[in-house]
Amino acid sequence: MSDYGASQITILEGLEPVRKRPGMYIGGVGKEGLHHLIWEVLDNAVDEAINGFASTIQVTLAKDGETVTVEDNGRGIPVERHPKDAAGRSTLEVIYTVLHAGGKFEQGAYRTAGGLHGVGASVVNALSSKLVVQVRRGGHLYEQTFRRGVPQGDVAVVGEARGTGTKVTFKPDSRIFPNTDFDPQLIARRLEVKTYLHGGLRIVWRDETAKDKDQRVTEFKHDGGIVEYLDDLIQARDRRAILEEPFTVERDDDEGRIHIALSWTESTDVVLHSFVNGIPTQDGGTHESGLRDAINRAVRAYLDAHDVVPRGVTINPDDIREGLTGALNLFIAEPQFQGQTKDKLNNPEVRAYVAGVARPALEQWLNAHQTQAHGIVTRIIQAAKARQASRSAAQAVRRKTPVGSRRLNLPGKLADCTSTDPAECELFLVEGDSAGGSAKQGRDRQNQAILPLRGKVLNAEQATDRKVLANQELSDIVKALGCGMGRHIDLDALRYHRIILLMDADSDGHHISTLLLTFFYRYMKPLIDEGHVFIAQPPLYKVVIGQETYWAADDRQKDELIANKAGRSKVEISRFKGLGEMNPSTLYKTTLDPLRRHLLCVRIADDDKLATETTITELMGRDAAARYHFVMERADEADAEALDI
Ligand code: 0R9
Repeated sequence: MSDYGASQITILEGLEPVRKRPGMYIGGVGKEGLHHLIWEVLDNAVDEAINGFASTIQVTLAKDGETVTVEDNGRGIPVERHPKDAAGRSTLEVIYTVLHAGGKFEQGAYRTAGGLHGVGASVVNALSSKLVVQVRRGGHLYEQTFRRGVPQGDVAVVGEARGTGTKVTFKPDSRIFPNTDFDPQLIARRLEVKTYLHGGLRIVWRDETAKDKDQRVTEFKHDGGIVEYLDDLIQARDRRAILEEPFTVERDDDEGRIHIALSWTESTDVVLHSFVNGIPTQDGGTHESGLRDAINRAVRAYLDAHDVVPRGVTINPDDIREGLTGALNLFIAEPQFQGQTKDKLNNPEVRAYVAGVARPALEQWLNAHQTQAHGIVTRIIQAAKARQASRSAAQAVRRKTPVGSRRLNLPGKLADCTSTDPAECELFLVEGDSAGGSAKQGRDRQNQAILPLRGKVLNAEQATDRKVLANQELSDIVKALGCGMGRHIDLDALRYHRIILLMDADSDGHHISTLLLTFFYRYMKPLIDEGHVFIAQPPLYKVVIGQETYWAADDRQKDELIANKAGRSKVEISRFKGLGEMNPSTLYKTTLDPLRRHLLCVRIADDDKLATETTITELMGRDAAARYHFVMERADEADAEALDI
């Protein structure tokens, strides 16, 4: 028997509950749940790697787009008879057919990459129409096949083998998942993040669905781990670090494993990417709070000890954090996540643990790196002075504005709504005066406000902060929203809980939407994070069939309407050239009316943080070569008919 000791495995129950309530095990049967299957198998392979037995993992998406293979070069799952199983099954079969059978459950010396504590193999098996495990061990190639979790025979030798390893191929069950197509980009991103979180791990990604042969195989390996992640994050945002080398600290003890990398940049935004057991914690949590405490206290201790703050300048925690960019990678035994999307860490003890690791290390590092510390101190004093100056300016403006008249500071061209309850108020940002006019007439005045955008919206990615503030259109938006921007943003003061971009469905409209989203992303990101930003979908076609009038958002809808409704009736189709052409009542009926309209909520997916940074920088940044590269790489993805040239 293997040194793992198959007797450690706890056998609890069969797989039926998983098929009955898949959501309980993988979060749902939508896109996230579907991809969860891969993350589970992948984590089992990563576990073998971080325990020092495997060096390479290969992940392949087959040409059909729904069959995935994960292979590692570890010891191979034990295929011998399971010592505690009365039925005499192999350890492999027990692992794949018994719920809650997993070595990691016992919390022994075995390290885990995350996921379902190693119970994932049986869950993936239960939810796959077919799953094949191949094991190379002791010179033999073993194989066992399952259908919907049921073994199709015992594990058997099917050939000879060199080396050792495990290979799992599975196809998700279409009776469970409404859509069984995997998203290659999402997989690639998750794989790359894994190689940052486990420095030295090599993952080979094969996407057999890629049209271009050259793009089928990608290799991910980041020996620098989280420190390299930090460098790439700073670069992806096109920022300049003020430190030559980032501050890093690493600890591995009974309480957990933690690795932190921090730097400060010349930019004013604070960016912290954190991960718990390999899972991105988009909404932060106790580990991030612990890190913030540590940074604040360590820097403050340094400032006090060296008496470097000029008289008249007071430093607050925001000044210390301005420009901070960091990555935090934590592994703990029993993470508890909270929040709607379960991406906030909630373990109270973790705050003190992280602070206890980070604070003394940062204080020591500052004292040992005087030049770097001087750079940070200068940066912090600069931030404090700028804050104090902007507060004096704001006070001067406020003195001119009568108390309680927040509406007086609103842009002149805003047609505001009458309600003062932000939760029910909507602000439509509308392209052009004529569409703005229709929207003003057609809207529900009670809770719908209209701000027409006339001039050019500035590309916030390429402009300095001062230029952004000076841009009439952007400054009007900020004034109308009432919640400030940048690090002074205060969502409690937000005047509308839905901010809706209403643009023509043509290339100009898309361009303005992109510019506005870039601005929100860079300067008012909490609006996106909290789900306040939406895109309206005005119709492109009016289709009159007999006596009835219908609206279609695109060609597909138009064709469907005609196919389903027309019969022998006469069909008249007109295409809107722009929103301005639509009369106010049509605009209300099709696009503004909450009961009939379709809004798209702008969201950044969990795994997309670094990718979103890169996309915005490449697409909107100053580097024309990067933009060209971005467009050319994705040229194939564009639907020729959707291009409006
Ligand atoms: C392709 C995905 N890889 C895996 O699922 C995978 C699981 C696994 C593993 C072991 C080695 N490689 C693996 N790959 C392993 C082997 C031994 C001890 N512990 C773990 C050994 O040879 O002694 N296993 C993970 C759980 C189990 N094996 C077990 F419970 F079946 F033992």
